[in-house]
Amino acid sequence: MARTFLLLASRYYDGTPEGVYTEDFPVRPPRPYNYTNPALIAPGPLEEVLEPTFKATKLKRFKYNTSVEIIFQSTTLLMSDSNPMHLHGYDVFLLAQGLGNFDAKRDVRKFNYHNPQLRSTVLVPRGGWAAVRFVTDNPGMWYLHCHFEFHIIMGMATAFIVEDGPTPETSLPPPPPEFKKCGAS
Ligand SMILES: [Cu+2]
Repeated sequence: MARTFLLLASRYYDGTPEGVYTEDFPVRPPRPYNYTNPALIAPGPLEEVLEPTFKATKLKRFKYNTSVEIIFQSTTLLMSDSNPMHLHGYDVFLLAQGLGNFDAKRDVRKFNYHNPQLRSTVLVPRGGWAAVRFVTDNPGMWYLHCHFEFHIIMGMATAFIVEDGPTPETSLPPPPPEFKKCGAS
């Protein structure tokens, strides 16, 4: 994510996202590949094809009270580390973690629906995946990011927009009058 979070929140509240962010964060990887291929660890032709990317600030919008499932998939590109992923505004249920590529047919059976841990931060294992769920019952704009600062700079971050619910209690109050505006002194 190329923009600062304050700028995003400010533009969201003002309803002027144009030129700052879009809401088309993909729901599936736009370029599927064998994410945990050991051959990607070393620089080489295979890795060179996948490494180039582009700068964008793509967010994801949800209606209030939506059940959301996220599969965090690690990659061996750039000799990836384990990634502690953290979503502001929510705790998430950790349904399962595993090594290799997530395979829905095989791995959904491992999901713990009985007594999953409620977590603030989820460690996505190096070369593996983690599956989480949460319900969008807290309206606003919420930062989703890796907790390694350098990874945020690399782009391992986005934000979720959660729309207001049907009542004042489930709606976001307007920003306070002293709320700093980007560009204002
Ligand atoms: Cu990370």
